[in-house]
Amino acid sequence: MTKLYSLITIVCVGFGIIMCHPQFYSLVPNSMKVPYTCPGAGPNDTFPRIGHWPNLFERNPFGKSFSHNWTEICDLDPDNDNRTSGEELGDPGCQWIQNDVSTHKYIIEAASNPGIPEVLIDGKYVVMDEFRDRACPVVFFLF
Ligand SMILES: [Ca+2]
Repeated sequence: MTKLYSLITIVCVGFGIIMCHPQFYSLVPNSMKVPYTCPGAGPNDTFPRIGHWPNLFERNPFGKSFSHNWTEICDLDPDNDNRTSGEELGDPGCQWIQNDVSTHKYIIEAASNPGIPEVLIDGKYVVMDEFRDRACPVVFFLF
């Protein structure tokens, strides 16, 4: 039985390490408050793992373009939906600096996901039709 628990522990820890990178969350503004933009999303639903498609291991365009330096990626539009990552994550002027709290006042609410192409419909960003199968699976991992 001990071997079974050890195996489960190893699998879970390994899976967790592969599936998420919590150390990166503090490197971009609003990383934990990215709205879930799939059809049927509630007003307070968020999109976890903004650098990945909600499948297993594949990084989305934002994850592929990621840099530890926000100022290098803020002005980019890796998901090609005509808005910069800064605009999507609530830093339209690219003024946010992680360790400078005086810059945090410039942050507004995140409107969409910088790694998933979205379009504005009736005042709300929604995943583009052609990406819904990939971005909005029936089941996905919440970490
Ligand atoms: Ca987007």
